[in-house]
Amino acid sequence: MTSITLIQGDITTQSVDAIVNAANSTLLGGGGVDGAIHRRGGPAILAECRELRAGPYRRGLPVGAAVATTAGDMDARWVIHTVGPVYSHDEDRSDLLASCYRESLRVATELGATTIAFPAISTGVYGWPMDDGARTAVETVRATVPDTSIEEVRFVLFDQRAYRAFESALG
Ligand code: AR6
Repeated sequence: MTSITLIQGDITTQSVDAIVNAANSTLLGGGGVDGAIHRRGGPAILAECRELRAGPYRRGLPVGAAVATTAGDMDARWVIHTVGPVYSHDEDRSDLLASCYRESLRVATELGATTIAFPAISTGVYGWPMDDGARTAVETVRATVPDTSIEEVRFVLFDQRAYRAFESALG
């Protein structure tokens, strides 16, 4: 049985095999969680991201996809970069948000990771409503983990509002 745990805090200080980054398609950094991960992990992460851009991801990482790099100076072994959808009032993009969680777990399993930490993807700069983002995250992870190598999924929520939304989604 995989355990799903919640903590309020900073994802960059987690001791897990893989930390998931809510990145953008350029893979070259940004604000929010992405900025924090690159700051804390140091230049090795950006160097690998640049190689990915020069090679297999010349056109950028598609929304809903995931790819791994080193975690640089952080405790984790890998950072799994995924690109959440920008929230839209006109179009339901939930499948793309779910895909971020599914693909990250798939990449983690390929790496042989057993512990993984997720932020609340798309709920910051990308504007996804927190309660809905939390439900999609929890439902998708619950449905996907039985097919993975993962023993612990840790949602790391930055503030109390996010923590409560995930608590309620977990039921
Ligand atoms: N640890 C855990 N959660 C965090 C941290 C942290 N250190 N910092 C912020 N959060 P966001 P997005 C929470 O904006 O919405 C970037 O510029 C934050 O409170 O980081 O997917 C990228 O480069 C929020 O709940 O990601 C992209 O351009 C959640 O993490 C764009 O933002 C996600 O917020 C991606 O936007």
